[in-house]
Amino acid sequence: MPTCLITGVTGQDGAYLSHFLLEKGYRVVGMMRRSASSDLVGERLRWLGILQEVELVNGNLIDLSSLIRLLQTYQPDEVYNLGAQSFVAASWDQPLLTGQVTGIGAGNMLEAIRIARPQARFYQASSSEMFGRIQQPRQTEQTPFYPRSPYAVAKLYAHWMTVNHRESFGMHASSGILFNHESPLRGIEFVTRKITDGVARIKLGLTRELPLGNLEAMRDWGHARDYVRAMWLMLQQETPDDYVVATGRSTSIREFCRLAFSHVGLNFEDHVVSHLDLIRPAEVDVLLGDATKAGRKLGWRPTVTLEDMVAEMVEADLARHRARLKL
Ligand code: NDP
Ligand code: GDR
Repeated sequence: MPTCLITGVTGQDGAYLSHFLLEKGYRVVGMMRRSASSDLVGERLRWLGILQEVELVNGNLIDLSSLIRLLQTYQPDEVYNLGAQSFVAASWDQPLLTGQVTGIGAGNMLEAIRIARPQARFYQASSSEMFGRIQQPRQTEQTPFYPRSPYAVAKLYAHWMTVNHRESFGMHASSGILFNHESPLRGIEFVTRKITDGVARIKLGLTRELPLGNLEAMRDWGHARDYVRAMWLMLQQETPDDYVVATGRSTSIREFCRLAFSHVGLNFEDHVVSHLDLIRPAEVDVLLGDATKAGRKLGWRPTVTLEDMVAEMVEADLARHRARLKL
C-alpha cells in the first residue's frame, strides 16, 4: 500500500484528494497545524465521510523540523503540498506571513524531502494567479508570469523552487498550475461559495443582500474533484514536469451570480450590492487556461460543467442552512 503525505489536508483540495487517494488504496497521512479548535478542523473530511480514515498528524510548513520528522516517521512515497495562506485578498494584509507559509513553506518541504526522503515524489500546488496581468490571451506552461498580489509572488517562489530542486537534485518534483476550482467544500470567503451561500440565505429569507466587489473579473472555473485527479496523474508519470490544469472557459463573476440566483428562481440584480472595500488593490482581470499538455500527456480532461457545479454548490448550501434551521 503506497503512503502519501498531504499538507493542507483540512482545506478543500486536501479533502477531495484524500478521498481520491483512499479509494485508490493509499495510506493517507494528513498534516494539519495545531489548532485550539481541533474538533472543527476536520469538517470537510467529515463531510466526505473519511475523517476516520485519514491519519491526521501535527506539523507546520514554517517549521522545517516538523516536516523532517514527519517524513522520517511515515516514509511517504508521494508528498502533496497543498498547505498555504491561499486567500488572495488576505495576502495584502499579511504579505510576509503569506510569503513564509505559501512561499518559504514550499521551500521548507522541498528541503525536508531532500534531506529525509529524497525518493519521494513531490507535488506543488501552483496557481494561475502567477499569470496575473496576463501576457497571452490563453495561458499555457510557456506563458510568462506577472504576479499581482503578495500571494501570487509567494506562489512564484514556490513554483521556481520546485523547478529548481528538480533540475538541481533530480527530484521527482512537479508543479500543477491549477486554475480556480470550486466545490461545496470551497472556503466561504472565496467568491463562488460566498455567492452560493448568499443565494441560499436569501432564498430562505435569512438576508436580502449580497455584498460583492468587482463583478467584471473573469475566471476559468473547474470542479475540485476533477482537479485533484490531475495532481495524482502528475506524480504517476515517469518524468516530473509542470502542467496547466484548466477548463478553457472563462466566465465573469456577474455571470456566475446570474447562474446561481436563477437556479432558485431569483434575479441577482435585485440582491447583489457593490462594496468598494471589496475591490482589491490590484486585480487579475481575466484568466483563461489552455490544458492541452495535461490532456495529451496525462489524459486529463474536466468532467463537470460550470452549470452543474453551480447547481451542486447552491443545493449544498440550501441543505446546510435548512439543516441548521431544522426546516
Ligand atoms: P484552502 O485554503 O481550502 O486550504 C489551505 C490549507 O492550508 C488548509 O488546510 C490550511 O489549514 C493549510 N495551512 C495554512 N497555513 C498552514 C501552515 N502554516 N502549515 C500547514 N498548513 C497550513 O485551499 P485549497 O484547498 O482551495 O487549495 C489548496 C492549495 O492549492 C493551496 O496551496 C492553494 O493556494 C492552491 N491553489 C488553489 C486553487 C483553487 O482554486 N482552490 C487554484 C490554484 C492553487 P487550516 O485549515 O488550519 O487553515
Ligand atoms: P481568486 O479567488 O482570487 O481567483 O483566488 P476569489 O474567489 O477570492 O476571487 C475571484 C475574483 O472574484 C472577485 N470578487 C470577489 N472575491 C471575493 N473573495 N469576495 C468578493 O466579495 C468578491 N467580489 C468580487 C475578486 O476580485 C477576484 O477577481 C483563488 C484562490 O483559491 C487562490 O488560492 C488560487 O490560487 C486562485 O483562485 C487560482
